[in-house]
Amino acid sequence: MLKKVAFPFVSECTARLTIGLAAACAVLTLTASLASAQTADQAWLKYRGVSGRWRVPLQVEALGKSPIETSAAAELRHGITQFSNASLLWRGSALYAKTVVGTLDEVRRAFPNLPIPRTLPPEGYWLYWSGTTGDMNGSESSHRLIVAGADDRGILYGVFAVLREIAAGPTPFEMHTSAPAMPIRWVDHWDNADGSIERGYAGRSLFFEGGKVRDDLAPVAEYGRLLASVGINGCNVNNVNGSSPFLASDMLHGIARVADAMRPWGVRIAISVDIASPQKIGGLPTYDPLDPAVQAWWNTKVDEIYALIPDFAGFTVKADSEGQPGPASYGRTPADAANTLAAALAPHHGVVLYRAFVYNHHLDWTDPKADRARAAYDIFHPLGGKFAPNVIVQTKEGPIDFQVREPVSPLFGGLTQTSQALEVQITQEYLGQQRHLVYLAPLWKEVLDFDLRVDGTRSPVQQVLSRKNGGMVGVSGVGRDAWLSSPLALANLYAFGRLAWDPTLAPEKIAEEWTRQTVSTDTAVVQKVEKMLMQSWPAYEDYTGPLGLQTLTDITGSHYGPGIEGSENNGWGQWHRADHLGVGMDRSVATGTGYAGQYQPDVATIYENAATTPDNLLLFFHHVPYTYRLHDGKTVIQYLYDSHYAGAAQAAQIVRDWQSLQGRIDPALYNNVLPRLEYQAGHAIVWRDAIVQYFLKLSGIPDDQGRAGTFPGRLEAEDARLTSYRIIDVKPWEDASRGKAVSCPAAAEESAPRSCFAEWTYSGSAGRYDIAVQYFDLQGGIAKFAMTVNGQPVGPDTSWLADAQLPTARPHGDNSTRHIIPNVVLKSGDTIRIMGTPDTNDPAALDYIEITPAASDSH
Ligand code: GCW
Repeated sequence: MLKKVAFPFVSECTARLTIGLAAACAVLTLTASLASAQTADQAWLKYRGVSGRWRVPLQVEALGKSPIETSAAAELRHGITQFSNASLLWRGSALYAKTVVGTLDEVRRAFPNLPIPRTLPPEGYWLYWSGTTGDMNGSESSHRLIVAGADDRGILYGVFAVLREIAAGPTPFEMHTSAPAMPIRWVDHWDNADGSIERGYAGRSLFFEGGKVRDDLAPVAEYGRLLASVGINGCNVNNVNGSSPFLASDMLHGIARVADAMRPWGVRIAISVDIASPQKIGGLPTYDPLDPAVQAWWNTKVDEIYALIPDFAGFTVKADSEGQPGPASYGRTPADAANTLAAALAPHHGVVLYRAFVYNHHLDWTDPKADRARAAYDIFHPLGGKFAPNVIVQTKEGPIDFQVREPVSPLFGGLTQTSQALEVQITQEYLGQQRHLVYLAPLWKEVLDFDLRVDGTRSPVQQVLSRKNGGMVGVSGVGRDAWLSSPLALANLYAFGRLAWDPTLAPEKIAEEWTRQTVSTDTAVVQKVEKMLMQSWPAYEDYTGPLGLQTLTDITGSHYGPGIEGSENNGWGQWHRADHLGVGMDRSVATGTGYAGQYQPDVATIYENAATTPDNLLLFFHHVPYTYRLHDGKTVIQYLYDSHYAGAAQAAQIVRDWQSLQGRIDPALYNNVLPRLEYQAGHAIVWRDAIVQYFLKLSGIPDDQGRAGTFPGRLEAEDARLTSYRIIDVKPWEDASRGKAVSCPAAAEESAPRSCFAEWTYSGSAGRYDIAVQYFDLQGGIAKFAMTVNGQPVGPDTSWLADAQLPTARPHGDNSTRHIIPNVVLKSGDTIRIMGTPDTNDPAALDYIEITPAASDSH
């Protein structure tokens, strides 16, 4: 939380360096960039491009010697040197001015006369300018910028606040105190010992490879810098699934090296543990948490860990969930299991984060009362008051599983005596897997602001998290591929840390801050990027799962492209119960599963009735006919059509917004992001068409705008004159236009042709057109495509490779991809031909081509 005090810090960057200082700065910069190929400056710690308004004394003095304080001082030196451009000279006697960093006690001893706050909350900081704030040309040597921390971490966070304010400007720096709203601010990794990452879409693990900790941990230290820069103080390094190998002694020695790499950045290490470890790796006949031998085993193991990692943060537990063993095997409760671990950790000040993600995935789909959403509250609410003080119940934001929209979990309002942590996902599992731009701060902010109305009084989720040991945990997905693969996705890691520090921050403000540090400080650019970020989650919701339907993907597969029935008719309970008359889950108390009744009465009353339920959650709580009218009078079915067209249009607009930045931002960044956004716009059309044609067929109700089921300019592959291509049924049918596509027998087959051909005769009016080719880019081969008109290639983009990394090896919505050939001149009677050349397991499958007036003509 930020408390401003009136002490404006007017500044100006006219740094004057002595030769010696300049050389030292250059060395420091070089060392930082040589140390690791994956560096924090590839994310937001770029320290460049500030306008000349900042005056931060270039000499940095650390009053103490602790490792964290030392790295804080080095970071500040590095940052302000970079900002000052190193070639500019610091004017006059301002050379004598200093930036001083230290703990509150150190600062008090060194400067007894300053108005130093008596105390600061843990990890908080105080920024203060001593001396005149005006002209720096005086001979005074007393000018000082003071960065005082409540403790070592506080210094570090204060230093990063100074650097952020300089980088993110443009408002003049202000003196202030600030402290984190909640003590737990962790990232969780779902990294496996073999180096893979569950639900990670940004390369392999930073920590592990081949069953052990990697030799080169330089990227881990850089990651620590990034985390510290946004106030994250904990990192759980391994997957909650299959975690027993991580308690083996060899592995713990490796993890101690990870802890060493992160320690200078104030990030404490935690690990996920398998509750069956005493049996699996300890050789005991049982893992019953109440068995004294089991308890003794945990105590010994925990002592071993602390001997290696004295500041070890604690354990995360996934138990009795999705096949992981748990206390239920012995008739014990989560509190029994959590408290056994907590007792072992308590003497060392460690904590247990026990996940509330406990549910039965063998539910009976035919039972109208069965409801996965109920599970967490049903299991954990009765345990209120039974958890040890160092146990924190960690709950995903909604009752299902990181969907594009869910109601806030009622458990946050139902465990008043226990510390709670909110688990969110930074890695975009159901939200586009780093291929779609989805800025998540607005989603998280809605959760943090949600008023649980505990005992009928105002109680936003952020207040619950600020209680005792509470906090926020972000499932990271960070890997070796540029941290989060997509440059714009890094705004999510940034925003996670900023919100955990200060949940009152506005997502727009965080987007702006991040953009200024990462993309540009040019106001017009900042506004455009902020707009793109802010519109991305609503757009994604519109084209993947509006009205509380959740992400309409194959929930037993990749969790990526459209797969509407994938969530129905199985035991996993992510149902939306669509039939030909209506859609939605009845979760009311009166006629449904009773889930709505798990909320505090003020909230339960709202969700109990369709009429008072917000439209964006209607189908989560109620089953209604397609003709049911929303609050603005529109029918549910019409909303489903409209939102999908609007969402896909918005995805296309985001491409144009980015294109408008060409020449105004770093070309490498521009060129990196553009194809991602173009891909997204194409995939948004796949989503749109799948859901629209599915509900059109199921409901039989036409779109009153006449769009559903009609595709102007579209020529289906199955209607083309085909040479060697075979017509196939795509599964699920809605993932291909009219359910069908064509596929070329794979080249691996002896008798397979080298290429297949699909040919259409154009019959429209003459003009310039963009031709979109919709094809399936499968794993397991790099097929080739080429287009000709009357036997001639029509521009540089007319042949391309299907070399994207997309999920799954069969043609469907996960890998349906669009290639656009712009500005093709066509007249009636022209022959358009696509040649597909399969490769290994990629049969160059093709869905359709779509001919639309050239976009460049509309500008
Ligand atoms: O979202 C689901 C994921 C699983 C994950 C699980 C969980 C780690 O699909 O991959 O397992 O949630 O949160 O435990």
